[in-house]
Amino acid sequence: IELEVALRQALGQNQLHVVYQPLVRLETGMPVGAEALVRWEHPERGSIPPGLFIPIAEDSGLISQIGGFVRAEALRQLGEWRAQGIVSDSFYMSVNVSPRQLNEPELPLVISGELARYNVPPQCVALEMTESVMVDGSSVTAQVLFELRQLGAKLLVDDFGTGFSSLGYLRRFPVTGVKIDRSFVTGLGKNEQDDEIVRAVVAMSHALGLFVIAEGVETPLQRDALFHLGVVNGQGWLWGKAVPPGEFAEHWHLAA
Ligand code: G
Ligand code: G
Ligand code: NA
Ligand code: MN
Repeated sequence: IELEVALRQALGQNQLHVVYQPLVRLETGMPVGAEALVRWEHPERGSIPPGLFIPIAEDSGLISQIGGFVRAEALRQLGEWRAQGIVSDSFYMSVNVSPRQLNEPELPLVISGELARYNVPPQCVALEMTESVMVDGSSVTAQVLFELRQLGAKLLVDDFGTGFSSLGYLRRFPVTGVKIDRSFVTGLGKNEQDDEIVRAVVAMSHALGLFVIAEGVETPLQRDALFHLGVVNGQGWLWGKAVPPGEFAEHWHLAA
């Protein structure tokens, strides 16, 4: 509860920041987009890891405001980069959305307002959600997902493969792609089972017309294994960790 109070203050006191991790084409290492990730810099305690405060934000309901802040800031930043010619026209911003946010009927309208304000086309925003959203989601959530898809936003399943074994949601919901969880990427090229799991995910995704991106790529061996398995896009420390916007623009300027 102490952290919850501090988190509430953090929002009003500009202690939350957004950092950006490149999403790249495996073949070239060139960015196709970025994932926006929140950071909390507390004036006394220093940096507090998201793994610690995101669950508290989820439980307390603060995640709506935090998630909203991150999304608005990331879309504003994308608009700026596009206007400055720092990124290509197809470069997309990937933002995490929590189950609670997807249960708010006004979300699609809020996002379409932000897209208009920052002059960002809908296909340049991707919303990352966990499998649980579609397994446990309410009818409001289903409606919100359909409206977001209708708007033209990408909808990605984050940490794909870690949640639930039921895959029926992939045809019931208007998902556009999956992010293969990093736990399946770790052993690629060394562990036969990981190769087979990724092979199956790719086959199924392509059969369903879904886009695939692999998370947590740390080594050239993993990258090459993914490439040979037919994965086109990746994210991970091999290319870069999440960095502040200035550093991102400097490093990836016109690289897209
Ligand atoms: O890379 P990182 O340490 O930032 O992320 C830790 C966890 O916090 C991940 O599960 C990530 O999805 C989550 N996370 C980071 N930023 C956000 C955000 O803006 N909203 C939500 N809901 N989760 C986030
Ligand atoms: O849950 P989500 O996929 O949104 O979380 C993103 C998390 O993954 C962040 O904590 C980010 O720092 C972390 N991450 C990004 N790239 C790598 C990587 O190459 N290796 C590992 N171990 N973690 C990564
Ligand atoms: Na994510
Ligand atoms: Mn993930």
